[in-house]
Amino acid sequence: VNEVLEVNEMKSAKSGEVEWEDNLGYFIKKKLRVWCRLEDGKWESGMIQSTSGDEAFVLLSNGNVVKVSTGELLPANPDILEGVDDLIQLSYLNEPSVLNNIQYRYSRDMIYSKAGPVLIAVNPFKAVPIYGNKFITAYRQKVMDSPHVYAIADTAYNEMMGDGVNQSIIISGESGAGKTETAKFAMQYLAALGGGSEGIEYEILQTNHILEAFGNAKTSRNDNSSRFSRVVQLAAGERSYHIFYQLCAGAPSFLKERLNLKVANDYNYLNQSECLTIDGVDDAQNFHNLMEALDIVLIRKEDREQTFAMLAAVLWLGNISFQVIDNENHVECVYLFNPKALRIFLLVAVTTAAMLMGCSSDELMLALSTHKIQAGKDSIAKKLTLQQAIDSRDALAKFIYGSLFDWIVEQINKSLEVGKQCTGRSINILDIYGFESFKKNSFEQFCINYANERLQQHFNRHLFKLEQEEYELDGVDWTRVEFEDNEECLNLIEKKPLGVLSLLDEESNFPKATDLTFANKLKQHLGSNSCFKGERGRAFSIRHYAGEVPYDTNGFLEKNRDPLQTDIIQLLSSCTCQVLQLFASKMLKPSPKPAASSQPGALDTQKQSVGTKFKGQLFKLMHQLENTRPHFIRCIKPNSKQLPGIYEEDLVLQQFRCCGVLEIVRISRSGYPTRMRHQEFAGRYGVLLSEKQLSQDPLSISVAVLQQFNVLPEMYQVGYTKLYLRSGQLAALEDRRKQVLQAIIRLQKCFRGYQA
Ligand code: AOV
Ligand code: MG
Repeated sequence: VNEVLEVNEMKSAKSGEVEWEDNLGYFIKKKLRVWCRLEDGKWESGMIQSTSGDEAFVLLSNGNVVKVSTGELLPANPDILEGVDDLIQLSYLNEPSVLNNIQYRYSRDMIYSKAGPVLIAVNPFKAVPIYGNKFITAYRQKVMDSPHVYAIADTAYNEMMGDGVNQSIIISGESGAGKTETAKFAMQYLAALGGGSEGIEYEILQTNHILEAFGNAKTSRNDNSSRFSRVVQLAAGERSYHIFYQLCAGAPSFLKERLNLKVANDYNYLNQSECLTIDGVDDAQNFHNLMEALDIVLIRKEDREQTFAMLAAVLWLGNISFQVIDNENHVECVYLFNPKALRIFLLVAVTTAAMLMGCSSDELMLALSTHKIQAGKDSIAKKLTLQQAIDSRDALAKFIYGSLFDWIVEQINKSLEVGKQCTGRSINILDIYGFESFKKNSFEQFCINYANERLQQHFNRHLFKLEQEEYELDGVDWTRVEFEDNEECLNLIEKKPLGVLSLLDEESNFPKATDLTFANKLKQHLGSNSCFKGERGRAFSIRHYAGEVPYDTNGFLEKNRDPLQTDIIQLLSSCTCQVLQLFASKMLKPSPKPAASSQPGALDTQKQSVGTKFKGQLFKLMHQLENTRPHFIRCIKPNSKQLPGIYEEDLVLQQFRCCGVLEIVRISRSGYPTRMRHQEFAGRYGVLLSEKQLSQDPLSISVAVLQQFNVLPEMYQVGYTKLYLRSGQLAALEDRRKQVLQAIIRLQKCFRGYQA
């Protein structure tokens, strides 16, 4: 037996992968499985038959033999590691192994896995029977401990209660990956802990209906996508916020009459995308559910009425159009100039919008078609061009909707607070838009990716911290690992005065600037940053943590400017509608710092560009998160068809790369990814020792096993409770264990033969 055990041809490899090619001979001899990348880029498992120079002949599982370069081979994990629930248990942490492991689990409806401290959730696109009270109780009582969003929520809750530390559950992933559903399951778990079907927990669950009605819309990637800014423009096949269709379909007749409400198809803001309904979704029924939720959350009747009036006002504003009156493209109060039929239609739009807002039709038209400018002591009304007038109308609609959304959230929070005790402790659940890279990327993708870049920084720092804390707590002799941060990319975006956002603001304030001059400015000033690449014409690229994204500056300046004019704000503050006065007053609030503006009473907030405002909000969010203990969930979209049972390797791999799962894998690789309690380790490998050595405690047995098999000291660490092993070490031990067991069986057979 000892002779068998002394076989130690496997060269020391610090991390299973880096030097694994030196061990190809070992893999051949031992008939160990490898991953082999075929010409189409797909990974197949097989066994190396022979090598010659840089080439290897591999016998695939389907019986074919292929010739590939040895660079296209990676070690596969031993069978005992198939489908492990934490990727950190894999001896070989490489892309095909990680992909295969998650697929193995996914095909068995095990949609949750761990990558170290991070929960990976693969969207099943079907109902999986792993939720509800039975499971909540099982996780609560620790009867179940397989990876689950419930387990994450449970940990967050226990840590909040036990340590009195505020927690956050940070959910990321691309559009349609399942972030919002995951967030709701986390809320469901926490609500159940608090009492279930009544009380504040129930009310909070109900707020989801309200927030989704106002904040979600159908996109091409997700029928229920968490969205922003889409009131005035829709892409083909997409819808505006659910609430508009719900209101049009489900409002009772008295409300329809009061708001002069028509069907969705009659509104320009809704009918432009030729998509008014969603398969399997009943908007009228959902309006009914929304009303119930509003009741449960105790939104006041007056507030509800004002909300619906504002929604109708937005729809009617969208139906106001303009008539060009001269060859400089200027417009005027259009309904005086239009042909009769159109005039009536426009009159309805203008008068209804004005009625709902609480101003006169003339005031509304004047504010939309002119711009007051100060000339000495007098002000003169300058006519707007057609494009300016349309922008101004759309800006008003967006402003009303945006303010309404914030206001509803405020009302919900107020209502939830009433009569409740507040401990001051909290669990924050963050459901965010994920990293995006399309063929064409604009300002929206820039903002989204910037936000993800910030979150990624938060993610990295905390993961390293957690990882290293565990070693330190378990008494492991550990030299701190420095992590690769994304500071350079954040600098590129945020730095003042020479960063993308600052330069964008500068150009946005410069009347003659164009998207091309902006692109040139970026190239001129940012070329020295390694994350920046100037491209042809208006294009540039940023090397984000998740990959390089090409941006087209087309529209950047316009989108960054806030086209809401002073005239419009003044109109709103003079409206009799109370909420509009309130919205306007927020814009007119004096700022603590005097704004550098020539106009007296100038709008301070308006001076802030969209990009700068976004940055401010992001900083506030990060600050809030920094004061909590984070729990990370990465959602993965297994296919782009939104169908169950399909696992598109490329798509999954791209997300693993984008959302940093491989980053964690890399971090783990530099540490000790295999961790086993001494008891467990001693139980499995103690068989390899002589009886004399076995009469010891688990920790000593662990150490004896390691010594017996010459596992190099730099390959492991002995903690108080666990044994920490480098990548690849367990696989080698597992192999030796197999050999020993086989040798024992052979000996037994031999012995029996001898006896016979
Ligand atoms: P998202 O929040 O990540 O996208 P959602 O949470 O809205 O994605 O999920 C999209 C759809 O996937 C849902 O409507 C469900 O049909 C399905 N789904 C997701 N998770 C589950 C689950 N655990 N069980 C069953 N079905 C699920 V976006 O908001 O677009 O970024 O902006
Ligand atoms: Mg969402």
